[in-house]
Amino acid sequence: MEGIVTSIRIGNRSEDFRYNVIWQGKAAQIRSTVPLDLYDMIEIDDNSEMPYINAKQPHGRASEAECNEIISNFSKAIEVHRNKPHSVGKEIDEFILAGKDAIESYALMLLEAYVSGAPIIIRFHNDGDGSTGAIALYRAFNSVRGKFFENENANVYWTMNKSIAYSEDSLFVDESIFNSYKSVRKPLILITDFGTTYESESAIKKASKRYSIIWIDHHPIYDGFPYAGFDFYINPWTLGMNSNICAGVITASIAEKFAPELDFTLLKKAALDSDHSKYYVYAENAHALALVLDSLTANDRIGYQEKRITPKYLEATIADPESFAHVLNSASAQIAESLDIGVKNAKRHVTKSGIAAYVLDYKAVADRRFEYIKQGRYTTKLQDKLEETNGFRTITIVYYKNYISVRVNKGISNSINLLGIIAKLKENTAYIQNGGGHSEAASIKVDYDETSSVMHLLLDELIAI
Ligand SMILES: [Mn+2]
Repeated sequence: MEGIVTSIRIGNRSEDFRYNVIWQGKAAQIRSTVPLDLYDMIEIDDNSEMPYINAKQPHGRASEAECNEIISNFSKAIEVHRNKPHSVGKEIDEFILAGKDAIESYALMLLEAYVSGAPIIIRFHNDGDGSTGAIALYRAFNSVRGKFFENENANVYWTMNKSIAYSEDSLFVDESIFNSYKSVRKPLILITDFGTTYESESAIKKASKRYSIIWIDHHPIYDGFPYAGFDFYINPWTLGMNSNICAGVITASIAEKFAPELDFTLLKKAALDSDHSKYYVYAENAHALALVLDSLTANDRIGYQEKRITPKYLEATIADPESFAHVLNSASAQIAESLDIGVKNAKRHVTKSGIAAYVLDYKAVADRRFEYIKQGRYTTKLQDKLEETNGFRTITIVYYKNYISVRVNKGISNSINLLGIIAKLKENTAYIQNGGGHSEAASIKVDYDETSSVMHLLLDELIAI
């Protein structure tokens, strides 16, 4: 069979080079003893062992049109456009319908980049929602590989993103990977569950000129965010919906477009659970999965081995009943114990209009050095816990070192104007380094010695409401 070289991973020595070769309905990553170039046509011996080692000179070059046709035959083979999504509720279905064109074109872009061996970098947020999307893509790629590849596809890179920005540093790292490739399709960056922040703007603009981008987010869009100029951006807010449509659900919906034989229902439910979506209907298995993924992604390295967190690792852990149970039990115990400390130690204040405002010095929890429990996520869980006894008229403030985390119930967030209060504090004191979030969850970074004084100023503002 005749194959076309569609990507080259450049190595230090010629024998380290890897060529992605495609022919009718098949792809492989091979080595070659003679140097090859993109679009070169080489003979693939059907009986050869993979990774096939080529020793013959190419016998011609394919045209771009011929190459494109072979690539698009892959997508035809798996009917990207036809399959219906596995439903996790009416509202989600409505979103998938509204975003249908984008979802299908992203699925096609991903599939074509994958089979043609273009380098792909997947950056996922470090929580349950972000990681469900990454796992869905990981499974979908594996399924495509099983159908079309004679051997591995080593051109997908996974990065768990601990910040909420796609920064210049992120672009620098991604670029250094892309620089060791030549490919007929552009290198592709996929971002899921983060990035809608001012700090991402310059890197995204630069990246979009050089690479393909698929950017999936569901965080609120701030004034002046230039999303209209990004045709690679999908966010329910731009379609008249909101954050209750989670990024993991959108990402899984893209993945199932090119791997229709896979069922991501449980992953989607776990994404909704993890992000407190109002479209989530409680299910024990989804809740357990969300908790386990949230716990596994809380730290960016694995134990003493200091390994990076990848979907492969997450998948292996959730697939093994013993590991799954271990993580689940440990996370549940840490939550129970830390919430117990919080409920006992939080000081209750009542605002002018009768809202309960709880304040916790996080030191009591931090001193226990829980592996999973971190201040931001903890504040959300404590707010949920306090709402159980107080109802929706509840605010939670947790402060420690130079951070203050605040949570406000959805039902009262409009009357609080949390971001307005933070902006006012910023104006009135010199101690706030930065602060932000949205009307129900925000954090403030303060000069180290002034945390308690800023916390009191914040409390005064809230008590006056
Ligand atoms: Mn999310």
